[in-house]
Amino acid sequence: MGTRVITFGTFDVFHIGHVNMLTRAHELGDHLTVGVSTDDLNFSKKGRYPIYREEHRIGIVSRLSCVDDVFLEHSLELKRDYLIEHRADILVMGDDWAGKFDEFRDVCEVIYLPRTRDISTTEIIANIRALDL
Ligand code: C2G
Repeated sequence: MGTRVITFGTFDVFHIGHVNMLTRAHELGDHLTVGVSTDDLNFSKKGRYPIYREEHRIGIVSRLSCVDDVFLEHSLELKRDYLIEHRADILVMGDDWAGKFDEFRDVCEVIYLPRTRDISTTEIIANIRALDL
C-alpha cells in the first residue's frame, strides 16, 4: 500500500514557498492530503482574516498536480483526529512549526522541512501596501 502524506496550512496569496512545500511533501510519499485552514481558524491563529477566502484557497490547492486530496481544517485541536481520519503515515510541516507537532509521533512520522527563504504572504501584503497606486 502507498505511503500517505498529510500537511496543513493557510496558503493565503499563494506563492512559490507554498508550491515548493507541497511538491516536497508529495515527493515523500504516494498520496498527498492537504488540510487548508478555514478563514475562522486563520483569524484565531493570526488575528486577521486571510486575503483570499477559504473557497478560493482550497480551490487553488486542490488543482495542483502534486495534491491528491484536500479538506478544510476547522480547529488545531482536531489535528490528531484529522491524522487518523486521513490515515496519514507522514505529517509534513514547515520548520516554522519545528517541534510543535512532535506529540503526534505515536500516530505517524513527523517531518519538518525548511521553508523557502525570502518570501512570505506577510511580506507580499506589505509590498502591495507600500505601492503608490
Ligand atoms: N512555507 C514555506 N516557505 C515559505 C512560506 C510558507 O515553506 N516561504 C510553508 C509553511 O512552512 C507551511 C506551508 O507553506 O508548511 C503553508 O504556509 P502557511 O499558509 O503560512 O501555513 P500556516 O498558516 O502556518 O498553517 O496547523 C498548522 C497550520 O495550519 C499551518
